[in-house]
Amino acid sequence: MDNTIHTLLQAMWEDYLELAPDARSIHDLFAASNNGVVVNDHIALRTYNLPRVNLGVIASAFIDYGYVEGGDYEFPARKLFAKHFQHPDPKLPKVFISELLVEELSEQAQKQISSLIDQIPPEATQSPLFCYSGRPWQLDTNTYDELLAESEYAAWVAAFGYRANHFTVSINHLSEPDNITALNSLLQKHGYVLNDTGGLVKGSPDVLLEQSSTMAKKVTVDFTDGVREIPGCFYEFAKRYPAGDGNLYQGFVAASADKIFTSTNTKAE
Ligand code: OOG
Ligand code: NI
Repeated sequence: MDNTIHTLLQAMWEDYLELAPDARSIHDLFAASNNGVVVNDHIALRTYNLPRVNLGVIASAFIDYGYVEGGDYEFPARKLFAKHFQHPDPKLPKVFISELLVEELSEQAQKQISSLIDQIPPEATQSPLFCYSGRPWQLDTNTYDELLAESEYAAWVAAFGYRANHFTVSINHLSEPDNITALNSLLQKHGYVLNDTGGLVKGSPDVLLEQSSTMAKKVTVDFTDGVREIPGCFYEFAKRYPAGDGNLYQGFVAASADKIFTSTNTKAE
């Protein structure tokens, strides 16, 4: 396998498709009316802020491929911190990486998360493949449920580990549909379920970014004591507007991102 960012992103896309049952058909729907081309605005990864796996560790593979930090974002109510990374080659997707502030959870949850991290083989996190290696630990349904009671995000990372939790279609690069409202209606007409936390459209031209997303469909996950159907990965859609310098805004909007996180929720928020 050649060792390029393109190969890494392709491998992450294939891994993601397994956990986002809607993504292939949505991709193909847009590809059909856009000469087969669907451009990714960004991908996103999640982690815990413990030293072996924190945001910086997950970012390192991307930094090695030339990505640089573009901005940081705080989500105090979700106990999350995030940064986005972008590449000098504007055709490459941005990478949004968040981390859970584990020290803000209960002692019990902190212990449970530490014992997941302790199961990761010593050298595993050094590999550029770690960022889509999936779940490097065993998990039982009881631990999952206890984490879920405190944080949907904590439970999602425990169940799915390291991989893109979403890819994002760049609406700017679609000739059709060319606006987010038409795109959302088209998806709903085809029966896809969209995230409606705070309304279908997050953001506005005023904040230079509009976003919407599907709700993650349930997928089968193995636990040490059985299997469960739980929400996996989702697909996002983003339209960017020109910033003061005339170029499209390249950042994220914390108030909108806050509502995109609910796309993997097991319960309504
Ligand atoms: C990330 C949510 C935020 C965006 O584009 O603002 C986000 C996540 O769900 O991990 O993707
Ligand atoms: Ni996103």
